[in-house]
Amino acid sequence: MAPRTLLRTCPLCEAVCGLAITLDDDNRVLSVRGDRDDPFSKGFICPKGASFGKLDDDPDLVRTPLIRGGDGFREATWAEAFDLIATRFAEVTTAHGRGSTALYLGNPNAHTVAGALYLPALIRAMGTRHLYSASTADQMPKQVAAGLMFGDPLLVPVPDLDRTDFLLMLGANPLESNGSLCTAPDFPGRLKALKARGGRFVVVDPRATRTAALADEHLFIRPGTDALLLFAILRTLFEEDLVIPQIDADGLDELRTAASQFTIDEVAERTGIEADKIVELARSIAGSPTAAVYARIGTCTAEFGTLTQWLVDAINVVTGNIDSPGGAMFAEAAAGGIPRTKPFRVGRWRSRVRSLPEAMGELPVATLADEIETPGEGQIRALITVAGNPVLSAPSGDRLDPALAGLEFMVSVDRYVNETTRHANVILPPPRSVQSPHYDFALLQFAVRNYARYSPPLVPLDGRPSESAMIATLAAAVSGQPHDGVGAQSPIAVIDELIIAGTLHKAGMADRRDELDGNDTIEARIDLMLRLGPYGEWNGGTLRLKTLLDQPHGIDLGALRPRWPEALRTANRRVRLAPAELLADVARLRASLAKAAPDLVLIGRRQLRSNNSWMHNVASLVGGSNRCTLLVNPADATRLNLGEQAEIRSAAGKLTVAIEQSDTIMPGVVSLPHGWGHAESGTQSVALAHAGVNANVLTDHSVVDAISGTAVFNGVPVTVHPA
Ligand SMILES: Nc1nc2c(c(=O)[nH]1)N[C@H]1C(S)=C(S)[C@@H](COP(=O)(O)OP(=O)(O)OC[C@H]3O[C@@H](n4cnc5c(=O)[nH]c(N)nc54)[C@H](O)[C@@H]3O)O[C@H]1N2
Ligand SMILES: Nc1nc2c(c(=O)[nH]1)N[C@H]1C(S)=C(S)[C@@H](COP(=O)(O)OP(=O)(O)OC[C@H]3O[C@@H](n4cnc5c(=O)[nH]c(N)nc54)[C@H](O)[C@@H]3O)O[C@H]1N2
Ligand code: SF4
Ligand SMILES: [Mo]
Repeated sequence: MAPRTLLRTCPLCEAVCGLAITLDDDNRVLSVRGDRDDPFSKGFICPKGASFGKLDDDPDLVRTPLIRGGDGFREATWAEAFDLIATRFAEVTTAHGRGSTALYLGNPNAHTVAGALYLPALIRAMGTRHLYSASTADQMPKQVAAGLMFGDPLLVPVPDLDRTDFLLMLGANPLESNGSLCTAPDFPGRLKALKARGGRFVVVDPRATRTAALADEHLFIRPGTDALLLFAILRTLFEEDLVIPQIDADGLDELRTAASQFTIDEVAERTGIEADKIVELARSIAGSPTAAVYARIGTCTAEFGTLTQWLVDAINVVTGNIDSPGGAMFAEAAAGGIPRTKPFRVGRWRSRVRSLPEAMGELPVATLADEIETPGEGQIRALITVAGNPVLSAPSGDRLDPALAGLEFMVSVDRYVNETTRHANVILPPPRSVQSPHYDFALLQFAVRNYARYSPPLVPLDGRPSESAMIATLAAAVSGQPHDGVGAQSPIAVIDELIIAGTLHKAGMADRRDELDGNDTIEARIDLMLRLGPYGEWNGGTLRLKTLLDQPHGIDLGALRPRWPEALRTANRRVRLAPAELLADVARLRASLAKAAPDLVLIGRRQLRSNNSWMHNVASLVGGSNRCTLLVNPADATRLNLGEQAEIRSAAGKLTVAIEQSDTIMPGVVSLPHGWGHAESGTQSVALAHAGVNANVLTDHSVVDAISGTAVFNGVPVTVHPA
């Protein structure tokens, strides 16, 4: 058989690029290029996508279940692994109740069918409030703000990149990250096109990033002060009568009153952005034919993260730039958008040790170590991690390391033995990506065009369970259900048939199960979701699984369309511009102005050839610009007498770091990337040779965004001394 080229969506970041993957007779990946016929990504590919084959072929990947014994791991069969999990979970829950078990879900779950379709079953099976994920180290402020303003935390608007005339971007660097909560393959190309058609874009960032270099204008901002800037913009909009007259929203007066507490001069002083500039930004947003404000991770994982995300969309709303072309809009995905029936609330329960708020059913990862360490009813004794590495990704991550070591039992579903999974009693490895089906249930909810693409598994499973089957079996094992059936009796088929029957029943189509296509029950579920979705054959449209199987490059479903008021989920279908939960935090922001600004603060950064903690084991992706260094402005380096190495300290910890001087970073700010600090007892040989340090030794679990409980990674006060 000659090499063959097959198509699949890239699962490595939020840009969902189409890949054309060439495989040899043994199903090894020979080469990867961008799929030129994908109507959304049009052949775009980045260095990570191009390294898809190297990641797939990494000799350090875990390929069979591992069980930890005396001095390391031994290979085990799947039956042995699941039996052990069932037995040990039964022991822990019998002795201490279900509330002593916990689940941590990492970032790659947003990129897998297994994460989207089977984690809900695992969460239910665990029956615990100890649910943690990377969301509270990431976008939770955005979801909470959207939930409170629009009634649904999934109604997160994206900038209409391809049509906007003016884009204000805060705390995002899509030229390295390829975009986040804004699914836009070839984000760089879309920004260039914006400029080419006469539009403008302005970047607000404490670092002159590659994105800032492409922008028409870059404004340095002191970390953690974005909410102040946005309030000053709002104040200007109100004072200069730039707010549109007709707004279908409640709370305009309360919003005006809140903004009036922040004077432009005070804000200029604290943010470092001149008063004239602030006024000009407000006028540009209001005066452009269309405009969109977009803010991402640098403004989410910050002390006032949720306030900031609120104000971003408040500006979009009051200037008439929401839910309309060229403004901030809402995608309408072909599958996976389940409209809420109950209005959104935050803080429905609180964490045991620190009384931090629940958000979207989750507790803040910033308190995971507390909940493991602190004795009493509800103390975590058994933990499952799926696709996560909290030792490197959670604040005060170094505290989690000994905490995980002290658990009674731990299971990790992961590709590698790493800083987190080395503590597991059982590691369950997912199959290769080319063996998994792919559909972007989550990311297409945040796309800048409506689009759908399904990729079936390219290569058969060769005896390993799919990641979906693995999670379904895990759900059965931890809840004392049979976990070893085959065919229609297997846990995954049982879950799928239940969900299919329930969904059909609700739709009044109980007798139509036989009409669903699909090689297995996973595909049948996807077919059902597509058929009942907004473009679906059973909902007045034409879309079904077969449509996507026939068009493996994906299909374009058009530019974003206005969706209000139908899509709004507030009780009265109007926007809430000033939810009480958000107004309640304004006093804390106000009070921050009275405190002295720290002399030096730490922020993070992302690197193009990396992905959080897990792509440092491919030689072509590490080294060069992808190194773990502390960026320091030369003026600070001189002032602080810094040489090649320095000691950096925060309230949480200290590290010795390599210094890289650069005038791209604002004076008074230093930047360290996260995801480094690879540990000896992991098995990633290449990553170990480029170990770096764990930035989350410095970030402080005790400081969180008050409303959402999200970790604070940006604006951490630090001191730096010569080492
Ligand atoms: N200081 C600081 N800390 C941060 C951030 C920051 O900016 N600064 N960013 C935060 C953000 S935005 C995020 S999203 C989190 C990420 O936090 P985590 O999700 O906890 O960390 P990752 O490094 O993404 O770990 C992903 C894990 O999934 C495994 N994996 C990869 N592919 C698969 C798969 O297909 N299936 C399974 N089962 N496992 C897989 C990898 O081996 C790795 O162990 O980190 C956060 N931490
Ligand atoms: N290559 C690569 N791509 C990735 C990832 C990766 O690790 N590597 N991670 C993926 C993940 S999980 C996510 S969530 C996305 C994130 O995607 P982005 O949000 O684009 O993340 P970053 O590239 O970290 O950009 C954040 C920017 O915020 C700036 N910043 C820091 N503090 C502040 C502040 O207080 N105010 C303002 N205005 N700016 C601030 C930083 O200098 C930085 O330039 O990227 C995803 N894509
Ligand atoms: S930009 Fe993201 S989705 Fe596209 S090839 Fe790179 S890693 Fe894959
Ligand atoms: Mo993230």
